[in-house]
Amino acid sequence: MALLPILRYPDPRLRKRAAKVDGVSDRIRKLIKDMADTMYAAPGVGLAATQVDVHLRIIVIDVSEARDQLRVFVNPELLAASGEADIEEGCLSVPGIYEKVRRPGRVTVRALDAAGEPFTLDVEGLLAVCIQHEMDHLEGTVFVEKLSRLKQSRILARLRKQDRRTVEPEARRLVL
Ligand code: GNR
Ligand code: NI
Repeated sequence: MALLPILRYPDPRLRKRAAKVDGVSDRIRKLIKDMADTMYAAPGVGLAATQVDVHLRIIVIDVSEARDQLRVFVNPELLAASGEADIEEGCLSVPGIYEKVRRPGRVTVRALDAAGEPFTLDVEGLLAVCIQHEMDHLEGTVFVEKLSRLKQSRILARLRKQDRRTVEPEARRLVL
C-alpha cells in the first residue's frame, strides 16, 4: 500500500489542467490503487489525481457508508447536468474548511473504469456533487474558488493561521 502526499490549497500545482489518459495500463492501475488507498486513509469520499500532483484525468470516489463501493472514473465527461444542489463541501486539499456550494444536483457522466471499459452513469445527491467537485480539480479548480471573494479571503487567512500553528517554532524562525 502506498499513501501519496496530498497538495494543500493554495499550492499552484492544484491549478494545473489534467491531461487525458491514453489507455488504462498497469501503471495507471497502480496509480488508481494508490489513489484509493490515499482517499480511504485520509479519509475522504473522493480524490482527483491533481491532488496527488499527477496531472492525468483520473478520479476515485466512494460515498458508501461501509466504504466498500469504490468508483473509478478515467477521462470523465459530463454528458448532462440539471437541477440544483446546495450541499456543504469539504476538500482534502483545504483541511478544516466546509462551505455550501451551489451546483447542478443531477449529472450524467461517461468515463472509463479501472479495466478501461466505458460506462455511463446517471446520478444525483452526494455522488453527483462529488463527481463535479473532482472534475473541477482536473480543470485546476478548487471548490473555494467557486465562493465569493470575501469568503475566499477569509479562508486564505484561516489557512495561514492554521499553518502558523502547525509549523514547528524552530522551522518558523528559519522562514521568517
Ligand atoms: O472528502 C470529501 N468530501 C466531500 C464532501 C462534499 C462534497 C465533496 C467532497 S470531496 C472531498 C474529498 C476531496 O477533496 N476530493 O477532491
Ligand atoms: Ni477536493
